[in-house]
Amino acid sequence: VDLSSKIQNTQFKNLFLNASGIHCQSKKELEELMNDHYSGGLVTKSATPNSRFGNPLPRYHSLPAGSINSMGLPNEGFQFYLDYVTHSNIQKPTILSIAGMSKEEDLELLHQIQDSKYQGLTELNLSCPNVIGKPQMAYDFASSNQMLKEIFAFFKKPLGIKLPPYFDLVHFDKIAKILNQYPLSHVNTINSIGNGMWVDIESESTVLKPKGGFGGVGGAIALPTALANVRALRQRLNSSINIIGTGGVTTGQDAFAHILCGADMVSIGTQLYEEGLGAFQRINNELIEIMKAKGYHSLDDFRGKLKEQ
Ligand code: RRO
Repeated sequence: VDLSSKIQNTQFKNLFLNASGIHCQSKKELEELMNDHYSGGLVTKSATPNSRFGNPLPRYHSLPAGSINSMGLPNEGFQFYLDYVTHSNIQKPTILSIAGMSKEEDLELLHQIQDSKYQGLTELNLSCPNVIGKPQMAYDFASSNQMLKEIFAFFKKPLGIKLPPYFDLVHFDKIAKILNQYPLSHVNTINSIGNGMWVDIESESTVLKPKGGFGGVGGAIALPTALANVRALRQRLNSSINIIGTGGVTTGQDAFAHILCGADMVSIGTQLYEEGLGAFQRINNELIEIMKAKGYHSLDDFRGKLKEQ
C-alpha cells in the first residue's frame, strides 16, 4: 500500500502532516517532527516578524471530543523558522507557515521568502481566530482578493493559504472564484472553528483566559465541518490547486473520509497534541488496514471519489 502524495511538484512519502501550531514551535519540537518516520512532511508554527509570547494562560483546554484554544500566535519569530527550513538537516518536505499582523507584514515576510534560498512550500495563514482585535482575513473576500493580487505580482515560489471554515454554500462559491484566479499550490482547510465557548460548571467560569473565553474549536467535533469544507472546495477549485484536509482526524477512518472528500494531504492537530507523535504511526496503520480491506493500493484509487446517495 502506497500512501505517497504530492502538493504541486513536492512529493511526500506519506500524506500525513502536523497541523500548524501543533508540535512545531520550538527547535526541539521541530527536530522531533523532522525525525518522526510516520509523518510525510512538517508544517511550522505560523510566524510573525518578531517572536511573540502569545495570549495569557490558560489558553488551551481539552474538551470531551476536541479542544478549544486561544494561543494568540506564540512563535519564535519569522527568521527562526526560515533558518530552520533552509539550514537544518531536512529529512522531509517542509511547509513554512506565516501570519503577519497586517497585509504589509504579510507582504514583507513573503518578500523575504522570495529573496531567500528557501525552495519549499509556503502557507499564508489567513484564518487565525485568536489575535485580539484582528479579524479572520479570509472572511473578508474583497480584502483577501486584493491581498492575493499584490502577492502574486512578485511572489514566484509555491504558495498556499490556510482557510477558516465556511458554513454557507454561497461563501464556498465566492472564495473559490477568487482563489481560482491565482497560481496557488494548495489550500489548507480548515483552521479551527473560530470563537467557540466552553463553560466549567463547577467554577461557573470560562475555561480560557484570553478574549473573555472565546477560542477556536478543533478535534473530533470539527470533523463534519472539515469534511464539508474539503468536499465543497474540491468541487469548486481548479485541479491545479491541491487540498490539505485539516480538522477532526483522530483515526485512519477519519483520514480515509478526508481523502474521499478530495484531500491530497491530511494534517492532524488536536489528536497529535493529546496523543503525541505516536498518533502518526497509529493513524498510518489504520488507514493502511482500511485500504487493504477495500483492495486499494494508492490514494488515487479513491481520492475525491465520494459517492452521493
Ligand atoms: O496561535 C493561535 O492562537 C492559533 C492560530 Br495562529 C491559528 O491559526 N489557529 C488557531 O486555532 N490558533
